[in-house]
Amino acid sequence: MALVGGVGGARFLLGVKAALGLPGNTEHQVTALVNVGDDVWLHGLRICPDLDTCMYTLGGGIDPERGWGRADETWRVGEELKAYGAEPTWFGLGDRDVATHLIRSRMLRAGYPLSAVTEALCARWQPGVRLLPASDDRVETHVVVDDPENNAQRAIHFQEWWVRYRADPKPHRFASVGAEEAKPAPGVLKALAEADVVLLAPSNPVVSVGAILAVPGIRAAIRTGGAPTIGVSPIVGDRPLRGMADVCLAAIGVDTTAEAVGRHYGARGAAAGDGLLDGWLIHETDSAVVPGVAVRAVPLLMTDTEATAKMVRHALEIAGVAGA
Ligand code: FO1
Repeated sequence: MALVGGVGGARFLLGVKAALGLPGNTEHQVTALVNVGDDVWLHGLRICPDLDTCMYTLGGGIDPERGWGRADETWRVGEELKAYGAEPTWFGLGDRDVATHLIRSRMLRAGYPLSAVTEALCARWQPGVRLLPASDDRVETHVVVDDPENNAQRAIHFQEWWVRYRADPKPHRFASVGAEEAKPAPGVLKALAEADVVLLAPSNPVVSVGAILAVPGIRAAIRTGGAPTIGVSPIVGDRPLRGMADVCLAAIGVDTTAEAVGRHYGARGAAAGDGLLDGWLIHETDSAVVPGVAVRAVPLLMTDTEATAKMVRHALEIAGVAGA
């Protein structure tokens, strides 16, 4: 079981598959709990960036340079929308990608839950792991930023903050809109209860892993489940490996260090609190003390699938779970 976000999470899953000898090895089954906080309705289409990035990456359809969207992409639909002046024009819509959004939007409007939609889309892509949305309910990450014109603050969707404004506006806080009413998607709690190990991918601890944990019941299921939980630091040398984790961590008062993020996730065994971790992987050049958590310094750069697989094997070793 792995909790994952987008680009980094998808690369991590490639390593998990390789570490377990998938797809050949039928003994292991990997379930990925995927963040849905980035999801957004745009142009009447429901877009699920992290689910699509995992599906395309594991299914061989991802554009490797961008890390999101489809390979061999064209942008005619987006150009036509722009010609109509249809906002937003700042969000890149690839023609091949639009087909995914059309199928998903049609199924959602027909009443299918997101988990069923994801299963249907994965029938084509065969990702080799089960992709579960954290929730079938709408839980969107919105970012509270300054609104200087009105001498106030305002909340904008994560995609607008990230894509339109390149994460420039200082985030005061992140809100998982809809989280209170949301439930874990079907199969999520069962998968957590039956997991041999739970891995926290080196995704953004706030808007990816954090957004998954915002769905009521998931954190408790990890804490009470029998499986050891091993996290992988997304921070190496006091810097995020990709994306904007440093800006997000600052907004919640956590330093951008492997140690601070490990302490933020907390120790599962600690009597008080709601900690999650039994083990914490940090990069070989870093050091960290996380009370109650086994810390191991290993190479964390996911330069290729084999490098990632080695990292996953270290996580499985700490967990005492035999790999492939
Ligand atoms: N990221 C961008 O920086 N610019 C885009 O125009 C953009 C479009 C887009 C379309 C579909 C999709 O699945 C992802 C897309 N992304 C884009 C990436 C996305 O914003 C991020 O990957 C995740 O939301 C963060 O993990």
